[in-house]
Amino acid sequence: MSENEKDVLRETPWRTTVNWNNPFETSVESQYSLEELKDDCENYEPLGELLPGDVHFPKVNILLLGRVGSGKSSVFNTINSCFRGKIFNVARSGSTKHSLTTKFTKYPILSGRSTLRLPMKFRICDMRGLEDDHLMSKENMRFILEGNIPDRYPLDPCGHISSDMPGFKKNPGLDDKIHCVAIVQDATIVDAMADLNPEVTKNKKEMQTVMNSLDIPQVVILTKIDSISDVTEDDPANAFRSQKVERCVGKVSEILGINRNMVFPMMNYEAEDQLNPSIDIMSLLTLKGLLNTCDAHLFHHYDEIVERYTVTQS
Ligand SMILES: Nc1nc2c(ncn2[C@@H]2O[C@H](COP(=O)(O)OP(=O)(O)OP(=O)(O)O)[C@@H](O)[C@H]2O)c(=O)[nH]1
Ligand SMILES: [Mg+2]
Repeated sequence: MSENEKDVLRETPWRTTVNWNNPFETSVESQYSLEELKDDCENYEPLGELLPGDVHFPKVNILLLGRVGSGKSSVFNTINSCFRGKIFNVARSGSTKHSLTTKFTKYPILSGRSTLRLPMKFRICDMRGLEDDHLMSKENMRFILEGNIPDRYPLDPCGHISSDMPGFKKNPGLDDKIHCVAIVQDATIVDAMADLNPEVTKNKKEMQTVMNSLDIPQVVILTKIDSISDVTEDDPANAFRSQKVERCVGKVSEILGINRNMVFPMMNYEAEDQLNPSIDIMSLLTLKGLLNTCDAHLFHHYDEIVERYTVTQS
């Protein structure tokens, strides 16, 4: 299907997600409802029931990595908005030639439940976007993944970072590290990705090698699906029945070598001035996928977690 061809709605979804006819309904079988998804994320405990009762791992860290303007800050704003119950843009987002985000920021998200406005057990780390003349060096990627970089540090992906700089964490704990990387990919440029941004695409692949060497799992967040699929733009509930979105998920999975079930389509709040339950659901499905992936990574560190994160009763 080419860019200009009309999108076609499949009769059955290409991924089973929620009961889109009634997203508020309690789920059946493998389908979720909006409230269940929200509850799951709000009650998320790293490794959950796999850990003994007296072991608590404080939080997981998810890194958003991608080209300038791919929608990283908007992903954070959209997820945050779901829990705030209104459009709530904390991170600056917009279109500029160079990255609008300049600081490496570890954003907490407060639970939306009225009795419990505490930070949930995950943080979303936003950073400057990759550009031809601001590609990420392997050394800097390692510093970020290993948890050496302080929150709100003005990080240039290719700049020199000295371990003597103020705030540099020389001995980060497992809870300072990155537990999952989400490669944020603009759906509108997937077809032309290798030609439009050969250096950025190559750089992403190099960074994946660094992540693999540290056993850090990767997923893809496919943003701006409303711009490739008119049926999704008209009604975001159509995303998982859109042939164009399905095809784009397949293509990006092939290019980045990441399984299709690890590619999460998302439509960020951009033009909307009010929340839309279907956009919220898509964002929460993404977040749930990210948290599962963090758990899969933490499982490799099970013994260390039990040893270091046991809460002793006094
Ligand atoms: N239509 C549409 N626009 C989006 C979507 N996500 C992001 N945008 C727009 O894309 C532009 C870039 O978004 P940002 O969130 O600032 O992207 P970024 O990756 O953080 O960019 P830098 O920080 O500059 O690297 C903004 O104008 C957003 O409103 C989406 O899902 N759909
Ligand atoms: Mg940004």
